[in-house]
Amino acid sequence: MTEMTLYSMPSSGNSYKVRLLLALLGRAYVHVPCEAGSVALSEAKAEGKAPLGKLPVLHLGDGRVLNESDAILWYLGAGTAWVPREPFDQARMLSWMFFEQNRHEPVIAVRAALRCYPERAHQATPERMAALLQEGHALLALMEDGLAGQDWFCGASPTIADIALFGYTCTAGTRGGFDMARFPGLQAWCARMAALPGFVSLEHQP
Ligand SMILES: N[C@@H](CCC(=O)N[C@@H](CS)C(=O)NCC(=O)O)C(=O)O
Repeated sequence: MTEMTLYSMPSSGNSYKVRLLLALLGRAYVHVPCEAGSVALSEAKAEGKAPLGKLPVLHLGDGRVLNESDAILWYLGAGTAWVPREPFDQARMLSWMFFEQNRHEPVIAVRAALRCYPERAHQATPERMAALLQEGHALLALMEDGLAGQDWFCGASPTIADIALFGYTCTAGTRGGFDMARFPGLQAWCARMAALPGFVSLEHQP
């Protein structure tokens, strides 16, 4: 049987999304950790393991390769309870996933990166950090509204949109410096995510 190999960055929310879904699905795979700035990352790129130059990348074991965290979530989730069957529900799920990539990640993840990665510290000007803080709180408020009256972003059960959004929201307070106390709905949702059978944290490395 072909074995999947995941090239992922241990500290990255984008990579964490894929590790989390694989754990929740109980799927076996080989993990190749490539931390930012590491020799392993340079080697993976030099060997052509990351065709678009970014991680995560999933090698299916039969020669096929998938880039982009949310596309990988779609592939792994297809045919499972993590992807709804109705086109409208699928589209609603995708709309949250596009929101995550286009709006959430460039603010929530970037502010966390500017605070946590020493090599990015010089980009963390007070003006930029303040603007990201304000913008991030507005985005988190949209998410809080999206959860009103429901446990998960697409209704009664979790989908890969919840995983995509969780990747960086779970550390928005600790790493990003956002005030999560303003968002009790999001905090309760994070707790529901952490209670899912098979859940693993960002820090867990396979
Ligand atoms: N949209 C991509 C973003 C991937 C991405 O930016 N990955 C970063 C880590 S979060 C990376 O590989 N950085 C290494 C580099 O740029 O050398 C996804 O969701 O997979």
